[in-house]
Amino acid sequence: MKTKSTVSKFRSLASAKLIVSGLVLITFIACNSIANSKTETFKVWGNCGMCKKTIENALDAEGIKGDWNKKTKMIVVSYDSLIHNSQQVHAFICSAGYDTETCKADDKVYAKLHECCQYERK
Ligand SMILES: [Cu+2]
Repeated sequence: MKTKSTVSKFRSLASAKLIVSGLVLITFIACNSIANSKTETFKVWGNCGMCKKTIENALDAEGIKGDWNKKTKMIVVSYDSLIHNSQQVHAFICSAGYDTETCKADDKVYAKLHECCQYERK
């Protein structure tokens, strides 16, 4: 009896080890797939919550995650560096009518922004 329970204990330990190594493997694969994920923070000129929506939606349409803070005017973006580069991320924001540290939105696009969204340009 004693031996049997030791064996079953050993077996459950072995299967626990298997589960753990399986989890480790899954985690490794998951991490590997986001290894190309790049996060950047930079300034985007804008005013209000509507600006936030416009900016973030423009990025979202390209599969880029963005979080703009209307108080600090700073945006945190994360994107797949195999698909996009920093310059493109700035360009997407500019094409929505918003100036960033490195690119300037087209005057025509800027003029189409809602009145309250027409931020003071640098
Ligand atoms: Cu606005």
